[in-house]
Amino acid sequence: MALIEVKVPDIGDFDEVTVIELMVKVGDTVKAEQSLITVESDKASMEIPSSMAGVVKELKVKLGDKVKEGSVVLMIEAAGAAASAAPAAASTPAPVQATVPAPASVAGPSSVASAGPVEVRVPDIGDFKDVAVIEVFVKAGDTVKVEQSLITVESDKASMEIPSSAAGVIKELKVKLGDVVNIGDLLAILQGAEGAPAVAAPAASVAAPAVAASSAAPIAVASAGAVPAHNPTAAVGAVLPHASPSVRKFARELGVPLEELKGSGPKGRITQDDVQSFTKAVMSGATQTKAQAANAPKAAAGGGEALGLLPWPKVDFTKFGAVERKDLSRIKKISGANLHRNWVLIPHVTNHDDCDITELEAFRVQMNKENEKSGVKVTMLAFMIKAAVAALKKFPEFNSSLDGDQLVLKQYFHIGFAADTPNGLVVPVIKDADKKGVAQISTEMGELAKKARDGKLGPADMSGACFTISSLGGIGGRYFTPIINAPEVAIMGVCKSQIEPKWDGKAFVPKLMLPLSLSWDHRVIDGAAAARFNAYFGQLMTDFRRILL
Ligand code: CAO
Repeated sequence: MALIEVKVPDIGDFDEVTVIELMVKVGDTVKAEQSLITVESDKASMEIPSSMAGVVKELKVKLGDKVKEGSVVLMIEAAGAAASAAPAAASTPAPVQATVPAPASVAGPSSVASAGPVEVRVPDIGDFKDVAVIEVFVKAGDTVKVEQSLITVESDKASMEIPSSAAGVIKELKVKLGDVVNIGDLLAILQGAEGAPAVAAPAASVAAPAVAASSAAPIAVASAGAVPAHNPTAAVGAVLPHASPSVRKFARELGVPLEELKGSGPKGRITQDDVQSFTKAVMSGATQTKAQAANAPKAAAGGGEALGLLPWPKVDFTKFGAVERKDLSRIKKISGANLHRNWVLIPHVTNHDDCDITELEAFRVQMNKENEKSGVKVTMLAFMIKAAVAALKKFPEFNSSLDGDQLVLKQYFHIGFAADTPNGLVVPVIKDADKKGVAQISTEMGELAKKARDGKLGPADMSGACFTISSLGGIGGRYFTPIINAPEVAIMGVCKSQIEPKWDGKAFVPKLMLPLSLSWDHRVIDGAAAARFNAYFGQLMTDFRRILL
């Protein structure tokens, strides 16, 4: 069957535009009018549709290529069409996107200076009808230049910026985000700036006729070629998301805030893949939208609405007795929001175990006696940090973080430890614990714990942990279920060691048993691995010489 060329149709004033997206690949079956590529100028983007249905046999363009009217986009094998009929269609691509709108003031700014109000209207934007306002670059009170972009409108296939037909100060803005506009609609009323060129009549703003013949096809083209270069970000003071109309639509359908994404495409353009990865990251809990982050404290404070649950019960406690109200400390507010997020988003499982630390405790006590004069007190927690490093080395998935569909495996060993302070819980971090001895770790822990109690820990002291140990050993308890400190994937909880009778094969002997509670993220770790991790950790604590193996 003969192959047919699909070419870039008449795209009006577009001269050379860059291919920024390939929406099909060889082997794909496409329908007539299906978008094949997206092209972009500095002012607009548009999707180029196929002039016929068929199977893509060869792509003639690649990302970054410059194309213009007549450039061959791809070779297609027409679907079901008689081979003899097809070539004719090929050489004259369907004029599906032929209309080029006139930019607001293509007619050239009138040189008449006007101090009176000037109406700025939507110019002839070709086949665009009922297009949505998706960006508003200006606000009342702004001074705008001729040709400065005021808004962006978007159809399902293209987006374009609508420039001002006059210079002046915006007295009234007549559109807002989400409005639907058509040719001739009033956008703004300007007070003509002194000496600035202004266009007096609305008619002037639509003076330039559409250049190319419009087709019956519903897809329009933006005004790129005709609009002088202008930096829209200067008008709004913020970087606008850079994405094709179909990606914008896709993001809107998923509720993805494009302005929070980093584009991986050329010039930072946001691609469909970026939107998908962001969605996955949000769903997996690896990231949050700004709205979610703003809701987190509300949720932490019991706002069940944020999770689609019943609102938190509001009770007038004074009905039952005297009460006193106290503000939560800053640390409690922050840690509460974090703990809540981690508890809700991470599928936690906790394995409990015990290990025999009889000999290690005897050794520790002996060391501390010997070092009484030097003042360095070796703590059990410092031994646990060394054991954790060894276990992380043996089970690397415990030293990882989830990032969307990927696991980030760390090759460094920074261990956090929960510290109780009068203002709440904080987690200072011992950096590079693999390179430090037990005595040095004990000293650093002492310093960090003091800084924590004095409220002097800085962000650097509390960041970068791979794994956390939460020890309640000095206080009491048997077991508990520690909450994983995201984005870590596991946490070791430790309670108070106790002498217990253990059968040695001949008799019960007293052993000092340390209770361990390992919480782990079931998306990353399996129960068997967690049991092995605990067992290995316990073996090291029982016979610390194993750490040298
Ligand atoms: N079993 C029995 N006794 C233990 C023990 C254990 N597992 N761990 C420590 N101890 C004893 C020590 O021997 C020491 O006793 P002496 O004063 O008689 O020597 C005492 O408890 C204090 O221990 P330490 O000085 O070694 O301190 P530590 O390393 O246990 O703890 C720190 C330091 C900062 C972790 C601790 O002060 C702390 O804040 N713990 C609370 C952490 C927490 O709140 N976790 C819960 C998080 S989830 O909400």
